[in-house]
Amino acid sequence: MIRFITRFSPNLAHALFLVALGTGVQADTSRPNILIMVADDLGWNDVGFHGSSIATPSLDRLAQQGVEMTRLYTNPICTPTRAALMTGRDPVEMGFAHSVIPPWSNVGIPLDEHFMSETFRDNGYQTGIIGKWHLGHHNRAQAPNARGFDFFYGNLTSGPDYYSHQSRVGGLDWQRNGISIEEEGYNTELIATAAQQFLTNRDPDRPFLLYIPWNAPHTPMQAPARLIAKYVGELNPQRIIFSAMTEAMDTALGEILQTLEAQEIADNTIVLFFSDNGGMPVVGGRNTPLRGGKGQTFDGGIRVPAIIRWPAKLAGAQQNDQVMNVYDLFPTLAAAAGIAPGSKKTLDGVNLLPSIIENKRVSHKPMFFAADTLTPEAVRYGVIQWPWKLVREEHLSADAGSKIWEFLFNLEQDPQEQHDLGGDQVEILVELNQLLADWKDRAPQHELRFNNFPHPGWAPPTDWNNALIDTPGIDVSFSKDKRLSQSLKLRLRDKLVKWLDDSGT
Ligand SMILES: [Ca+2]
Repeated sequence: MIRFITRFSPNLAHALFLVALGTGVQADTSRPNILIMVADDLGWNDVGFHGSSIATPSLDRLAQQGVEMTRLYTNPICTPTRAALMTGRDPVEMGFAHSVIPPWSNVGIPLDEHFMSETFRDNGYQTGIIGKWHLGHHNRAQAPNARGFDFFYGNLTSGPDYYSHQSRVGGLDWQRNGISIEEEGYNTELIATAAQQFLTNRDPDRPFLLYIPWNAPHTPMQAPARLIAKYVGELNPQRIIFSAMTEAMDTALGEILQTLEAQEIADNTIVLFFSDNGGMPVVGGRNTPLRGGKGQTFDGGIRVPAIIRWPAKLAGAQQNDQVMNVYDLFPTLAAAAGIAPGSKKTLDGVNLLPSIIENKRVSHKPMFFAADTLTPEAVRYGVIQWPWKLVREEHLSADAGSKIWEFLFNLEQDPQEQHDLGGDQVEILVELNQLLADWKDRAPQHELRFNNFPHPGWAPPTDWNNALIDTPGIDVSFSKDKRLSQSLKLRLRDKLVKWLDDSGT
């Protein structure tokens, strides 16, 4: 305990001590530790166990030792996936179904949502997040230390520079527990070092929940030179750096798993790995043979590499084709730990642990997907009511008016989404469209839609951590978010395409 608390500020250490006293927590090593690692924009074909050209020996070994979950669905972009993971709920009712939180937005996940970190902390777990947050960077009440994480090391916004730790629009975005830090090093390697320290310095008498949302292999495209040199034979220059970034993440991940071994806790630690959305081909990601990628609702954007390993309870070298959503993970992990989610709101997710352990499929409620980030000319929707899938794209054109594209696929028979059955299965098409309409109605009036550019006069802070405002008790989820009009969106489209080409998002 002493080694553990010396890494916190006195206030946090005191708070932790009070929590321990208040809950009467006794030494408890029977409950599983939980280690969640989430890659950022890693595609289906970017892992060795899917035949990738990228070397990912640590992930391949993890897949061999664990269960590959072949039908885990996420959202097509960062923020909605992370919101669903943390809360066990579809992000639509929070107002976060369509968009990531751009740097110039001051919204965050509403304060009346309950996070998995709070449930685990309240049940005696040590909780830590090491890496990218992307669930609110304006209000301190929406930052990790206020949302159930005892320990936070990393960045609040998305896609910071891997070496300078500046956000992609400028301003330092690197901190430890609310204290800004300037340090040298490559983002992915710093995350691994911090995770190893968390594991070795933890209180061995209590279980832990450690959440590691890697920034890799998200833009900006930066990797150590020695790794870039390994992939120079790739024809696609973007793929060279993307591969090096992914291998760096795999190496770092392997080091963390080694630490579990060294600490002799691997057997009763649940390791969960997946990507937050599909790969982005324009920066080197690959989703083949799946169709589409990040920002789209074809499976390449939402069906991701995923592994769960738990040697104490799960036989290795298995594949599990249970249809599941990222929002199922919170109740599933809570069940594995023998605790109940502390959420007051109804979860969308369900406990799928029996299906994983027994490798037996159960039916899944309809799942919904949306994104307007990356594609201002179109809003993209998806509905899966297994085995049927609706892909609906609402395209906006200043010249030709709006167009709606619809596709209906049978995923069981056509996982690559090549055969549109909408013309033959009209009743199913109508049914899934009705489900989608009902789902859209669950969104709040002022839900977040993507703003491609900041409003005039906006500038990034010089330090994102120090710019957090303290408004305890006040939910600023949507109070000041400014939207661009649709006509302005269209006029800015060409500029956006160029910006995406230059930097990605
Ligand atoms: Ca992402």
